[in-house]
Amino acid sequence: QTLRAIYPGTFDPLTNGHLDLIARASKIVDELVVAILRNAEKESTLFTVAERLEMIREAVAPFPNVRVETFDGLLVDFARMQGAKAVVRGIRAISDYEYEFQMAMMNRKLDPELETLFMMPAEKYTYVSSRLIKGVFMLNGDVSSLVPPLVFERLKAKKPAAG
Ligand code: COD
Repeated sequence: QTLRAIYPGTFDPLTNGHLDLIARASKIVDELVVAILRNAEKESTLFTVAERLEMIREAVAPFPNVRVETFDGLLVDFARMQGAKAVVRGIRAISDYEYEFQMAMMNRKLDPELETLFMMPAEKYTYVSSRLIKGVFMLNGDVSSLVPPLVFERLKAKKPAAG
């Protein structure tokens, strides 16, 4: 039986932490579906859904069992539609735990059959978040080693011209 899992998120933008998790998860599941939330609960995103879809598709091209989709509505409904038995989420630090725990329990309430699997990234990415990447980059900090090269190029294109 095929084990298909969903890795859902906002991915605004995809970081090396996300990619590290995708690489790890793709080794244990048969098929991994990276799912970008379309109606972002997070107010406004820097990248459009189309831009994120394109960037992530390019970044996961080396992984033959990973595909990228977008979704709307409840994650449990999308997972059921995809025939996925599990959701993969990343835990970086204790601070991630409360939010992730609540989401996992709510998703279990909504669909008792769907399991949430937690994975930890490489230590060097434990402090990396999309929010910090955007903040530091916009203030001219060097984030080139924390995001895939293609994301770094897209970030540069987003920056308002100086002066
Ligand atoms: N290392 C490892 N993991 C990381 C790193 C890193 N450096 N950075 C982020 N992660 C993990 C996050 O912990 C998360 O697990 C995942 O990667 C994605 O991160 P984000 O920030 O892009 O994703 P979120 O938290 O914005 O995603 C939220 C969802 C889209 C999953 C959620 O809002 C959702 O399911 N919405 C649909 C509506 C729904 O079903 N609601 C009820 C949920 S209970």
